[in-house]
Amino acid sequence: MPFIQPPPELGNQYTADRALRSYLARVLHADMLAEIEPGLIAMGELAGGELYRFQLADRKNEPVLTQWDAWGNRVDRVEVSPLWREAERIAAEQGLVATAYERRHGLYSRVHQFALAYLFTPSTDLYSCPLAMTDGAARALIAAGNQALIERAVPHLTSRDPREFWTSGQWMTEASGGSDVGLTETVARQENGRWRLYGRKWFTSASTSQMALTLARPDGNPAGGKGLALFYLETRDAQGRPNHILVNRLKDKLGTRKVPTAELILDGTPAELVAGTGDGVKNIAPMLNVTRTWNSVAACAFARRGLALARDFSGKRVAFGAPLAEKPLHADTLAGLEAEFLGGLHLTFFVVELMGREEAGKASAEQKSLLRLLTPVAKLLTGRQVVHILSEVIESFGGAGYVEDTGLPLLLRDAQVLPIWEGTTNVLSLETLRALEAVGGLAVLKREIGILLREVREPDMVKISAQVERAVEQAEAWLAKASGDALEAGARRFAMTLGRAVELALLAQHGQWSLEEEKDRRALAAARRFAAHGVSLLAEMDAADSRRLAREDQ
Ligand code: MFK
Repeated sequence: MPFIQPPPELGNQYTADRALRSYLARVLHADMLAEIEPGLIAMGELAGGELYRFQLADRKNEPVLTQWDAWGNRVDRVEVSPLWREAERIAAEQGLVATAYERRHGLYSRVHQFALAYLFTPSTDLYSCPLAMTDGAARALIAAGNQALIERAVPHLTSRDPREFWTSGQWMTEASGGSDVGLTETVARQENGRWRLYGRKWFTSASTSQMALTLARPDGNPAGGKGLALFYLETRDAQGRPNHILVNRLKDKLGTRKVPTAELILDGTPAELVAGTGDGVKNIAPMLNVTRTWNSVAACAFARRGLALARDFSGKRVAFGAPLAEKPLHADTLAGLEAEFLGGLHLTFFVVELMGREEAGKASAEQKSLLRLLTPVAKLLTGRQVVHILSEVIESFGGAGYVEDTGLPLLLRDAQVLPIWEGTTNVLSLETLRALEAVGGLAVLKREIGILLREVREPDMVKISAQVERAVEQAEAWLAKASGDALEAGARRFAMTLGRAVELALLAQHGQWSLEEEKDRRALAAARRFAAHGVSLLAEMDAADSRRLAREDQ
């Protein structure tokens, strides 16, 4: 018999996730945790068992666009893969969106919802994308206070009944501007007393949604973001026909191939204003903040999935006389990745806590400022961390990681979208600078870091606290000095330094708690390893050197 390598396996993805369980034990009251835990265990079982097997079997299925029926009618129907159909049912029934709006657990409802989403996400091939937009649409409609649209759409968006449940699109991107949304070319005209939209949306994820929020420029409005308005539209008319929307084609993408991302023509699509005839970017911002947080959660979830598989494999794969797990260099590599993942997990769920607090009306002004500042920071940092982690995870399997039917390459391809959609790393770095201006500088962050580190007593953690504080001081000094092009050029290093500082402060705080309450030293180990990777990425870079290196003609 030739040698056959046992493949990596997953168990219950909740019970096996000691980091998530330890985090939840710290932030939730014991009775609340006891109440929600059966649901988390059930989701963990599904994610590591039935859904994971379904996902592997569904690997080659992709959405299919049918533009015409047999008799020449334009139908533009998109059929999604079997896994996606099942994911939609589970998502509705398990309240992946509803949990946040039912608010059974007050300010902790977001923690509950995103713990479910974190377990569900890596086994459902980015079905979290329509869920994120659905959640974001509900939030944006509520924030806008448009009662008629709230009554029409929110009950569907937050339903637990799969027959009633709607998903929403977030149609922003146009060929002229994916990041620079102010360049949007879609126009809105009033015809016989109702708004109709004309234009081409270039990258519309989840084209199967029942509704969408989108931006268009009402006739006569000025150029730029302020001249755009936020519109609500339904994708099908009362007879189920496309509502003056043509699907040109589905995108041929590097990853997220289960997501039916389409190019659409809006050809007189009836639409309703959500909140006045201008300030579209500002009015869609509540949606962006929700979808960016889903993005951070997805980044952590993908990283965790890769590491769970790599760890299991490292116990089974024998090379040079021992399982990989016993090889010092392999163990060292996995440990470094785990520490980075844990930093991302704690930062992300810290943002989730703040979001839940704000929605429950329990956030102080400082907490609202922190939420505004850390939402882009968490998104941009976890987006980069997950790609790094999964690239290493793939490599940790050797050649097997490079072979499609192991299901492993998919992880890296899908994760590569996370630093891109919802704002690239650079766009969000600049957004961090604007957010910082909006919240009056770094004072609020410095105070919060002080609070996080207040209880830290372990000698190693005290040293780590000093490292965190030093990095934030360096960031503050850099910010005070930088201006113009230098400020813009350094924005990514600055934003990542802030993010890494908060990640390490949270790791130290959790490590201290876990040592005292759980008698567990593993969270401390994560803080130490993360600290060894370094916090500050700030550096003086020569602008002329950047030009020489980035351009051929300099
Ligand atoms: C698994 C997870 C899945 C996630 C779902 C994926 C679905 C994929 C769908 C998409 O990818 S849709 C496309 C996503 N596109 C983006 O995220 C756009 C990225 N570009 C930016 O974010 C730009 O920075 C931006 C479009 C916002 C720049 O436009 P502007 O017109 O220059 O905006 P500006 O001047 O920064 O902000 C306008 C107003 O909005 C300001 O308020 P004021 O008018 O009162 O000054 C801002 O303060 C406010 N604002 C902007 N961003 C905000 C915000 N307010 C709160 N939170 C924010 N994030």
